[in-house]
Amino acid sequence: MYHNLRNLMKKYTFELLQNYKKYSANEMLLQSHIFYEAIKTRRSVRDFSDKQVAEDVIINCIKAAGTAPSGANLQPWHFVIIKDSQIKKEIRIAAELEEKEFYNGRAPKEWLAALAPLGTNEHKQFLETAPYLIAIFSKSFDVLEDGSQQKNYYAAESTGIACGFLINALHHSGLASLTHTPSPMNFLNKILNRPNNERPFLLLVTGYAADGVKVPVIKKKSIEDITTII
Ligand code: IYR
Repeated sequence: MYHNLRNLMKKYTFELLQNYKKYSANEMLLQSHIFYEAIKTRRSVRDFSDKQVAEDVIINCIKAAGTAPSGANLQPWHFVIIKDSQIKKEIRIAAELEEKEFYNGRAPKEWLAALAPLGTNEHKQFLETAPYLIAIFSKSFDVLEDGSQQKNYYAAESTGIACGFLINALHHSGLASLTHTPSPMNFLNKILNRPNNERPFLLLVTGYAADGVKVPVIKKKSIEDITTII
């Protein structure tokens, strides 16, 4: 049964592609290099300053995330900006409860072994210190105004791409971030009062990195390791 019958009737008008920058070969090479140099300085941090950040910066970054491609342009995501300290505290308490179980028995041994070099644990001070938490939800279907359900396509992939845009935008703006995924994180629906067609996808912590913060000395895989050219 078609829930989205209305889409069968709809056809977009098409217009000429605008603002497409057609670089010369040299300029293209330079631009790709500049972008790589900029993005490779991004690091996840687990210690944030409580220094305030203008809300408009976060809004702009979410606007950037909202330009991401998505299956059939259905944009199956929702972003909740959390700045209220009481709600941040509630989230910390709920997340630490899950994390405690995770680190003390729920996680398979191999998983804990993979995490061991990072030295992470169930204590998540950053959930209260950072000026913003951004909870990203993914919607496998939308509920239309008439109450009918419209299926979304590639919801997880689309939301993941939008999160990539968001992390990139935050970094470009000079903000540090941490992709945090307490598991399970259904508590976010409850605390943030989100409907059940929205699945918590990621909890992004953002703000200034704490002064003197240390990050692990890690290596990214080489281009040869991650690429095949045929
Ligand atoms: N969610 C836990 C464990 C954790 C899992 C992965 I995969 C990481 O890259 C880091 C941590 C935590 O946040 O501590």
